[in-house]
Parts: sequence; structure tokens; C-alpha cells
Amino acid sequence: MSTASAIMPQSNGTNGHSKHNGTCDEMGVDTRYPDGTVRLRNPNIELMDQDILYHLALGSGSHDLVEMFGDVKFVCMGGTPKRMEQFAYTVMAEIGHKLPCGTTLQDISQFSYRYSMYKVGPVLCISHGMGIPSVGILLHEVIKLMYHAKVRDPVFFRIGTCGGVGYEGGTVIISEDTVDGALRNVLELTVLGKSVQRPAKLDRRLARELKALSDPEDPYDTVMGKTMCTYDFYEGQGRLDGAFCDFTETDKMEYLESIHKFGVVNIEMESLAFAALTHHAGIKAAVVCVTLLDRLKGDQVLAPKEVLDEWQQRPTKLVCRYMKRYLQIKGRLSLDGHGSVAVKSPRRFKLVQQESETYD
Ligand code: R2B
Ligand code: URA
Repeated sequence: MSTASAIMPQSNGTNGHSKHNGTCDEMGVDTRYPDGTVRLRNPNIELMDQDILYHLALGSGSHDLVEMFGDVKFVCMGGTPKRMEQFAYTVMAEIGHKLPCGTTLQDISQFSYRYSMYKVGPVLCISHGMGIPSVGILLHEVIKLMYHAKVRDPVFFRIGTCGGVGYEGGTVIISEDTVDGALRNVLELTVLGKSVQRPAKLDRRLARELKALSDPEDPYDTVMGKTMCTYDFYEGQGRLDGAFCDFTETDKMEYLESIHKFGVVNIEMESLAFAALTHHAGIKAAVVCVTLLDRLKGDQVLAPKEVLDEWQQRPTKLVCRYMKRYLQIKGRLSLDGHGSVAVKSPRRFKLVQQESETYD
């Protein structure tokens, strides 16, 4: 099986970045320029006249991406557009970011009709939809956005929901590792008809730093462990309540007990791609989820909506604690200046909006 590192060429592209070697990954591939800006592992991009980030309704020819996003430090992703809008408002309150009087947060990707994106000073909040394909497409474009915008050493978070394995609803889980349904620590892709495996690695140190920020006074547990990521919510997660089920309750319990023994503490649907693609790009990343139920006790999500809403605030709080502390240390709390739409070429700008508006 060939690894992607073997098939992906190194970028010599400069895009105005310094040419000297920066940070290398374990395969010896540069993923950074010396100033910390993201180096793409794709030589094609810099040869293109413009790069349209189709699903974000942004483009390198149409938008001044450095002006709009150059100050980003954290990229936070979560499933739904609404949750990420709420997340953005929470971040705003936490980091003391003020909007000019009479203005509100704007969905920067509203014309994509796919993902939503809000920017709160140095924090970018983006919805990633459900499942590996959706988060994978988004990550390609967000990683390119980091490159075009010359963002330095960005840190990515996924905040989300999951099923606990041995943990009751409302427990916060920080992923130390992520595995697929067969307990493999790789994302498997088919590229040009061939199977490619990418190591799905998260930043262990970042995970530990997040864990250290959990408050003993929190009225819930915050734990660290292995996360299983599946391609399906029902059969893929061993549920008995899908439209189809070809296994027995005994089979299901044997499987869940065996993954629990292996160290799996929760199951969700994006972490594998999130870990693999950020790792391939040399970007520090962490996944923090809240459990909606204990899968050893059932399959259906039964908690009332108000309870689920409160539970979903919990990963947000932890990630906000981390970002706030970082920005405090760096003296970057309450940054203004960037964030509104900066048009570079009105003609191309219109084109990008039209292209992203087409439905399939
Ligand atoms: C958690 O919840 C969603 C499925 O309900 C999925 O996006 C995930 O990872
Ligand atoms: N999300 C999942 O993917 N699984 C669950 O059980 C709950 C939320």
C-alpha cells in the first residue's frame, strides 16, 4: 500500500512566502515556510491563475485573502451552520471581540449554500457538515485558504457530538487518537483507482493541554481516549435501530465491548479525516466532543433538546478556555482590523459568487 506522502509531490511554490526550508514532517516533507506560513504539498496551485475555493465561495483572484484572513490563529469546525454561528458569538464574548456598532457577524460563505463561516478576530468558525467526505472537502479548501492568506502556524479544532462507549451523556471527550471501524489508525482513500492510507494523527500535546484546562468544578467529566470514526451512523456504529440490521444484539454488544477494551471511548463520523488531513498538512489539531448517550446502554438519542443544547456548550467552553489563554499570553485579545470582505477584483468576485451559487 503506498502512503500519500510517497505519492504527493513537495511544493516548491512560494506565493510570496520565503523559499527556505521550514518545518518538516516525519517523512522529511516541508509543511511550513520559515515564517510559519503553511506550505502546500501541491505544486499545481501556485501555477494557477486563480484558485477558486468553490465550497467556501471564496477565491484567490477575487478576494484579498491575506487582508481577510491573514490574522487567523484558530480554525474551529463543527457540524451544523447554526452551532457554528452560536459558537462564533460565544467566542466573541470570551475573547472580548467587539463589532462596530450596528453590525452583526456575517456568514462569509453564505453564497456557497454548503458550509457557513464566521470570523471573530483571530478565530475562524466553520461548519463541516456530516461525515468524512464533507469534512474532507472542507479541509482541502480551508488548508488552501491558510496558504493563500499566509496564516502562520494555525491550530485546528473540531468540536462536536458523539456516542460514548462506557460514558454517559454529557461527558466531554478529548481524542488522543482516532481509528476507523476496524480499529485502524489511518484514513483510507482511493486515489486514481489505488488505495492510499494516510496516518490519522492528532497533536497529543494539544490534547493534554486541553485536558489540563478542564475544571474539577465542572459538573461533568472530561476524559481523554481513542475515538472511533465511522462512515455511517447506523450499521457502521453497530446500531440496532437503522432501516437495516443484519446482526443481533449479542453481536453488537460483543463488538462494542471489544472496542471499549481496545481503549475506544467514543464514536463519531469526522475525526479520521480531520486528523489525517491536518496531520498531512502539518497543522496542529484536536478533537473535542460531547457524548449524547452511552452506546453500551442504547442506540437512540433520548435526552431533551434543552439538555442536548447545554451539553453541546461543553466542548465549546473548553476550546474557548484554550484560545483565550493563548491570546492572553500573546497579548492578542480583542483584535480588530481584519474580517470584512475585501474585494480584489469585482469581476472575479461576481464570478465566484455565481459559480458557488449553482446547485447540483
Ligand atoms: C456526530 O454527530 C453526527 C451524526 O449525528 C456526526 O456528524 C457526528 O460525527
Ligand atoms: N454522533 C454519532 O456519530 N454517534 C452517536 O452515537 C451520537 C452522535
